[in-house]
Amino acid sequence: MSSPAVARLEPAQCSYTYFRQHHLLPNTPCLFPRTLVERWPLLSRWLDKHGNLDWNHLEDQYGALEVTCIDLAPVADEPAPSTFASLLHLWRRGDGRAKYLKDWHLPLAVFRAGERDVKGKGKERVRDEVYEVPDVCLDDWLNEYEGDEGAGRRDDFRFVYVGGGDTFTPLHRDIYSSYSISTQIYGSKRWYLFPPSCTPSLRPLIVAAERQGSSVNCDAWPDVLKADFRAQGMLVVEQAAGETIFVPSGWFHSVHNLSHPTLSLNHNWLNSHILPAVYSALAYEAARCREAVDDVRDMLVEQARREGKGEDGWRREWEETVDGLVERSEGWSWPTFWRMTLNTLSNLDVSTSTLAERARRSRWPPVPPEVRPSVAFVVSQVRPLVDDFCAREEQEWRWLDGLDRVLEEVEGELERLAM
Ligand SMILES: O=C(O)CCC(=O)C(=O)O
Repeated sequence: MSSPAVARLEPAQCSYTYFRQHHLLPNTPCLFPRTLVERWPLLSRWLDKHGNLDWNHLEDQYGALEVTCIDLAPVADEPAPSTFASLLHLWRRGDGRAKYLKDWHLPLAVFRAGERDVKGKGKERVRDEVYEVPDVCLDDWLNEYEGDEGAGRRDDFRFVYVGGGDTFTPLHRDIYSSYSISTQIYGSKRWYLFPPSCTPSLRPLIVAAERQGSSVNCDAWPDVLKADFRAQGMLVVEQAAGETIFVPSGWFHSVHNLSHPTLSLNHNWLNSHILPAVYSALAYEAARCREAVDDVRDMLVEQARREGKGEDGWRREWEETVDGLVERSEGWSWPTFWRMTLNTLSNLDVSTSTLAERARRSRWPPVPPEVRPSVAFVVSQVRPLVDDFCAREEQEWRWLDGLDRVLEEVEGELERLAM
C-alpha cells in the first residue's frame, strides 16, 4: 500500500473555488504548481534566466537592509551578519550554511521604500517589483486588518525566509492557529506535516526537547519513528522551486532546507473557515496567562477590600493585567481579534467602489466577493463566537477599554449582513 501524499494540484485546480472545497473546508495541505505564481516579477528579477539566484541584483536592491539571522551553529567571536549584503557575501562563497534569516518583512520594506520615493505608490512598488497576492489566499483577515495604513497599522504577516544549506525550522504550529502559505523561489525544502490527530503524540517529544534546551528535528528521527508517525498520518513532501505549499491550521510541521541557500516567500493568514479555531486558541492562551498571574489577582482583591471598594475596584485592573500579558506573549489579544473581525465584516456586501476606496489606503488589495465564502457562511462562523464571548465568565468585553463598543459594532454588522 502506498503511503498518503500531499495533493499536487494541476494548473486547472488553482482556482479559489477548487481550493476552498478540497483544502480550506477539509483543512488539508496541498502543493500548487508554478502556474499560481508564474507572473510574479520577483521570478525574473531575483533569478537569472537559468533559474539561479541573481546575487548582484539582490545585493543592489536589498543589500543595505538590516537583518537579524538565527545561527544554528554559532562560532564564538564570529560577528553576526548585520545587513543582507553581508549575509549574501557569506553564502556566495559557500559559507554561513547554518545561518537562517527568518520572518523577514521584505514586502513591507519594499512598500516603505516605494512610499518614501512617491507617496501613495508603495503598493504598486510591491506589485511591480515583488509579487501579487494570489486569489487563493486573498481572503486573509489578518493582513486585511494590519494592512490598513489609513488606520495607522504597522504590522504585517508576509515574510521572506532565506537560509543556508544546513538550516531547518523545528517542529511547531503557526501563530494564532493560522494557515501558512509558502512559495519556493530558489532551491528546495522537505516538509514533515502532521494532522491535528498527531498532536497528543508530538507534545511529549516537544516537551522533552525543550527541557534539554533543544527542539524537534524530524529529519533526524530514526526510521522507525518516522514509520510510526507515517502510520498516524504524517506526510512528507519535497517542495521544488516554483511550488507553493499550503499548511492548514493546527498542523504541526518541521521544514528542512535542501539547497544553499534556500529562498521562499510566506504568509501567515486566517479567515472565517478557521475563525472558531483561532478564537479557541486565544481563549486557551488567555486562560494560561490568567493562571500565571493569579497572585496579582489576590493582591488586587485584597487591596480593594482594604480600601472598601467592591468588584469594580479591582476587576478592571486585573483584566487589563491579563490582557497585557496575553498581548505580550501572543502578539495580540481580544481587542485585536474583535477589531480584525469587525474590519472584515465591514468589507462584506459593500459596493465595488467602496472596496476599491478602502483598498487605496491599505497595503492589502481589495478582496472581491468571489474569493470569499458566502456572507451567510461568514455570519454563521462569527455569530456563535460573539455569543460565546459575551457569555464568558471573565466578561472581558465589560472591562477592557472600548471593547463593548467594538462588540456592539460587530453585532451591528452581523445584523446588516443577515438582512
Ligand atoms: O520555511 C521554513 O523554514 C519555515 C516555514 C514555516 O514554518 C511556515 O511557513 O509555516
